[in-house]
Amino acid sequence: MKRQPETIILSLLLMGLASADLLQNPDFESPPANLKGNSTSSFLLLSQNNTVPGWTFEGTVQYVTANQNMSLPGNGHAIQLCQDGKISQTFIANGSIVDYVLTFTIAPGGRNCSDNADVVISVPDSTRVFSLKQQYGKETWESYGHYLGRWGEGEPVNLVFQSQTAESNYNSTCWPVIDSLLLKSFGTLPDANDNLLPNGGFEAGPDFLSNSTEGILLDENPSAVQSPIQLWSVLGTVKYIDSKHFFVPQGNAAIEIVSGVSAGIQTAVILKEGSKYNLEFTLGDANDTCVGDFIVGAQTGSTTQNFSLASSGTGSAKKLSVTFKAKTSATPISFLSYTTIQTRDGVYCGPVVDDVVLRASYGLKLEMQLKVLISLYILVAILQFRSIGDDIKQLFTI
Ligand SMILES: [Ca+2]
Repeated sequence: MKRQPETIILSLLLMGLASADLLQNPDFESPPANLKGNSTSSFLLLSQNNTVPGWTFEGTVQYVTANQNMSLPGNGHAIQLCQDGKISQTFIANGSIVDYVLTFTIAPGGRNCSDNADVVISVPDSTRVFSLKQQYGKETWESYGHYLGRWGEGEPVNLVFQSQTAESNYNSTCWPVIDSLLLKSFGTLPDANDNLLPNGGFEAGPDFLSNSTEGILLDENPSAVQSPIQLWSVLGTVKYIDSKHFFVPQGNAAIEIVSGVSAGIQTAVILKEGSKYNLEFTLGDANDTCVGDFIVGAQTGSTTQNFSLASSGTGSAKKLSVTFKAKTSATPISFLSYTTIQTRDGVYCGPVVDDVVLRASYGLKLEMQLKVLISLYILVAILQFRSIGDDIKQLFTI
């Protein structure tokens, strides 16, 4: 279907809009009616007469108030999904067809658990399970980015969170706490000047929590199209980092590859077979005390070239580039880490990749310019030949 100009303009306007107002009570700060201001208990069991505004629930669900035993990223209120616990809310998609990406936070619902139950997030046509990893940050809670789906104007989307555990002994299970939901919608990505890679600076991704120093974890995601980081697939686990709390080489966001060997990001572009291209990118460290020798493989098609950076963990960056010839038209471009590193605090960390720019190489530009010059020369020669021909004709006519 051909897009109307106004649709394109609208899409561009919609690109990366925060859609916080689509969800009611997304941070659970509006409490149930029966919450007493001076309540000493940090857990309040929800009932049919005592629900959280904006949300419906099933099973055992508790309203949580943060205290010294329960740390949360927001203003201190959240929801715990206990046995068979489920909460849901239907939002209405607004605007032309747009992609929706969710940021959310999971916290362990207790201490000394033999098992942290998982969180299952469902929307129409998609379900995904999230587990606490507890190795990629200093806090006990973790924020995640998740691609929800693509819906058109007026479509109702039922967003469901529920707990899940394989454990049969519920006494040793810690039920997950969820908090700080942010919904972001994306329209069409604008063309990035002469960069052949859209979103090469990773600016189009999940929304950041303004008060979180932890970044956002992105789990393995084989699809580049249905991805929280637009047009990049994720291998292993990476951390989406913001310039407010980390060192980011360009713009507001970058990718830190945190889960070690073979983790990274990948995209694919259609290139001219046999032509030369230049891939530029920035390799750095996030200023998160990640000390070590980073090795990153930059894959262009079937070729991989390794690059290294000695990181002192204080925020450094260097621009690198690789020139390659496209052997096939569909060309994968990826950045994979070859090292597994932890900070002194035991937090897994790694290299930062940002500002990826792919251009036709100078050689190709020169080749194209040369072709244009040759064509012009031939044209001039033809014109001159015709002109001589005319002169000869005129000579014989006389
Ligand atoms: Ca960036």
